[in-house]
Amino acid sequence: MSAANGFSSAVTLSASGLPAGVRAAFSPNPVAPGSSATMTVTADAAATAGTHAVTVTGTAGALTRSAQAQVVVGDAAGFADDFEVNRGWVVNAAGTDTASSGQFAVGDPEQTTSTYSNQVKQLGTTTSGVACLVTGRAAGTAYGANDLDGGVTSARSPLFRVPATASKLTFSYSYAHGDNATSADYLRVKVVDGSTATTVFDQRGSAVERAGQWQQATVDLAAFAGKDVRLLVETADADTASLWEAQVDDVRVS
Ligand SMILES: [Ca+2]
Ligand SMILES: [Ca+2]
Repeated sequence: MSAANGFSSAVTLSASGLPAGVRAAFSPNPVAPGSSATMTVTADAAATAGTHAVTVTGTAGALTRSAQAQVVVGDAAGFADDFEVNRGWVVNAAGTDTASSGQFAVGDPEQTTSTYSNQVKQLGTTTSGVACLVTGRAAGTAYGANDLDGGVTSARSPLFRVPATASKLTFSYSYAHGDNATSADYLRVKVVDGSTATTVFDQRGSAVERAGQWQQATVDLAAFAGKDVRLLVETADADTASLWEAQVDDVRVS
């Protein structure tokens, strides 16, 4: 009589710790001692995303052996971020940002209102939850106290794979400025593929009072199909100093 892991008779396999909407099947089951079996994991669309610790147990009579495994539930390609927590965005990843204050941060934006134009500049609202990417989260002591100053601030997303077919980037954005702004001021989004950064969204300032307002952007990502890329969000108070605020929420690539 042979023995594998102490088993000498057919072993019945089972998995525990699977999240809701995920099933595991073993083939063959039971499996002969010393033979291999394949575990196939199937997830519903509603399965809970994330990394789950799963215990695989083999039982034969009174003998039980267990092993740990990880099951990762998530899109094989695509990206979605509501900015309710920082999911890996890095501010000033290249180390070349020039902003002296009002750098990008992920957090709950506090509303600012211009006492000059009576316009809301930094929106206290978001398009999901309570947080977004924002230049200088806190309102500060005056509406111009915590806006972007001195140059460029940037935030770089985690690496993700663009789906192979029909992919689009969507996101919510707001930018606001004073009538001291110029076309040197901007809010941009770039797709970074290796060492190549391609600007796919570009909004410029002008010499008028502009209020903050959530708007929706849609960008075709067909040129990046199947590639592993990052997004780089850049905004600048360039040239002469001006009042400038920018916010981004609900970034999705699908
Ligand atoms: Ca949000
Ligand atoms: Ca601000």
